[in-house]
Amino acid sequence: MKQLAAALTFLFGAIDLFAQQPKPPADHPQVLYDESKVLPFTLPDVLVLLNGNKVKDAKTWKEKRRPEILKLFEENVYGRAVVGKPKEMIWELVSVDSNAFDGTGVAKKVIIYFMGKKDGPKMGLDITVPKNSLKPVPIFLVPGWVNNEKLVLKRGYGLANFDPCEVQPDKQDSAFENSIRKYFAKPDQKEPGLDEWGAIGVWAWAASRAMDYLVTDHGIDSNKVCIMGLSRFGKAAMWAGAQDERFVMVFSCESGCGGAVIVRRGFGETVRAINNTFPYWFCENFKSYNERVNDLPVDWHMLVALIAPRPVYISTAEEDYWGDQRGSFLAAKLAEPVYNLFNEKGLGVNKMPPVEKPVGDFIGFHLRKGTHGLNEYDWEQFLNFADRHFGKLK
Ligand code: GTR
Repeated sequence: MKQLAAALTFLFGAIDLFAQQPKPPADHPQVLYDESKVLPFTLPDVLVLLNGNKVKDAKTWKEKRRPEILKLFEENVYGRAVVGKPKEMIWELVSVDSNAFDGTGVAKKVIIYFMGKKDGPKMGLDITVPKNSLKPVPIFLVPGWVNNEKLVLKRGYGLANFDPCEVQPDKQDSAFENSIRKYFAKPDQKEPGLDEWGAIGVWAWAASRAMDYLVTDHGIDSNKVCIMGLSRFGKAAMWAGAQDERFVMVFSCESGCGGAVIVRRGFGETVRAINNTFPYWFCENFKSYNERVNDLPVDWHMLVALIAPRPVYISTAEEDYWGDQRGSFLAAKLAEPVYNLFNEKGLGVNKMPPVEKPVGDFIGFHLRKGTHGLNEYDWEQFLNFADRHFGKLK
């Protein structure tokens, strides 16, 4: 353990040397925005099994450590999905528009009936592929907020989008009663169990159900389905990508605390703050760490690592202090040892790059100008990264 702490101090030291100091905005006095006040911490070692043995090869990672970490995130953070893919699930094509996005795409809407009946829980899925695509296209599944559709289509990618609030409204009031969690709960259950799914878990589950459909669609290359989410839906995209290995690439756009940030830093949004403002996002057990974040058996470099060896991209913005830009960089950087087990380079740099200088190999990262959000610059980098990994020339 001492060795790990020393190694991390060395690593952080090396990174700190080149750190960019975000300028703290004056209107958040009670929030930690001062890098020099981040307290020292020790992270759980992504490559040490709960029995203390070191993971030295990809096989042990896949068979032992990966399942262990998944379970830790399930039990302590996002909660356990109480159902998988219902065997009754069906879908129906309800509309086609062959002139979508100013004639650049063909759009269709599919409704997924989770329990095989129209009056049961359901979710719409909007799918657009570039017009005149001659072969099945790679696609980005985007839960929630999406934009720049024409750019994505122009680059030869499709887009699939659903509204996560159809399955789990994004509000505290009746968060359990009005969600599919209630539908799948025991008849007399009034609230989720301590380790049962919160909203992010439901949104991630819905992404996997969308995936169940996408892999059957002949217009889509089922080996090239990526997932991308912004902010709260970036958290859901990370959790979906971590669990469901059919997502061949995962993109987290400013997913912040609970998405792709080292939470032990306590910089910007903290575990306590997120649980207080959004008590329905995570499982009940997560709240027990509000005042003892150092006791968490995980941190978010481990969530990034669950995606290995698949390519993962983490983006942040210069003024997204609340989302802790450096905490995201560190989550990306510290997942690297797992990529190395697969002989992949991971991030490949030690220092946080300057604004709008994307870095990385199998782990990509950028810090763009401006505030929290998803814009054309982000999409351009995501598409470049996907092109590179799909072997398309750019
Ligand atoms: C904030 C929340 C963040 C982030 C953001 C968003 O209010 O504190 O964790 O998810 O919302 O979704 O835009």
